[in-house]
Amino acid sequence: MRRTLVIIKPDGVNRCLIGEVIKRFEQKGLKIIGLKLERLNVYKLKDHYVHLEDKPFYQELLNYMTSIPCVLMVLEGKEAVQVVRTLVGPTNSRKADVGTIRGDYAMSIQTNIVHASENNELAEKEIKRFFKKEELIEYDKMNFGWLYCSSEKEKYSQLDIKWKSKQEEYAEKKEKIKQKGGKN
Ligand code: IDP
Ligand code: MG
Repeated sequence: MRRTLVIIKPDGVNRCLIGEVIKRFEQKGLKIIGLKLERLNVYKLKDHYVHLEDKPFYQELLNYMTSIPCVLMVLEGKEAVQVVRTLVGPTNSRKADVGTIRGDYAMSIQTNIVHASENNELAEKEIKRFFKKEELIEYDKMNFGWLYCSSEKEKYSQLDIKWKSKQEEYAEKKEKIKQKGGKN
C-alpha cells in the first residue's frame, strides 16, 4: 500500500466542498489514516511550493493558501498517489475531465480545490512536512477484503516513512542558517 497527501484548499473549504471531496476518496476505496483542519504555516508552504518560487503567481498562491484553514489528509491504498491524482484531474481545472474533482467543481488554474502529491517521493516528503508521526493512525478497515483481489493485498505500507529526530531537525536548521551566512 502507498500513502499520499491531499489538501482541501481554501476555495474548497469556502465553497462547502469538504464533505464532497472526502466522499469521493472514501467511496473510491482509499483509507483515511490522517485528517485535520489547519491554517497552513507560510514557511512550510514555501517549502511545499519551492518549485514555483520564480513564478509570477507565487505570492498570490501563498496568500490564497494561507487565507483560511485547509483540510489536510493522508490517504492509503494500492498505488494511492496515481489513483488520487487521477481523481483530482490536471492543474488547470478548465481542462480537467468531467468526473474529476477539478473538472466538476472548479474553473481556475489556481483555485483548483485540492492539492494531491505528484509522485511517491514527493508524497513521503509532503506527509512528513504536514503531519506528525502520531497523527497517522493504523487500523483495519472492514472494506479491505472487498477492495482488492488476493494478489493485490499487501496490507502494510511499503512506504515506511522515517521521521527525523529533533536533533536531526535542529542540525538541518543550523546548516541552512550557515549556508545563508546568518548567525545562530
Ligand atoms: P498541481 O497542484 O496540479 O500539482 P503544480 O504545478 O504543482 O500543480 O502547482 C501547484 C499549485 O500552484 C496549483 O495547484 C495551483 O494552485 C497553482 N498554480 C500552478 N500553475 C499556476 C498558474 O499558471 N497560475 C496560477 N496558479 C498556478
Ligand atoms: Mg504539484
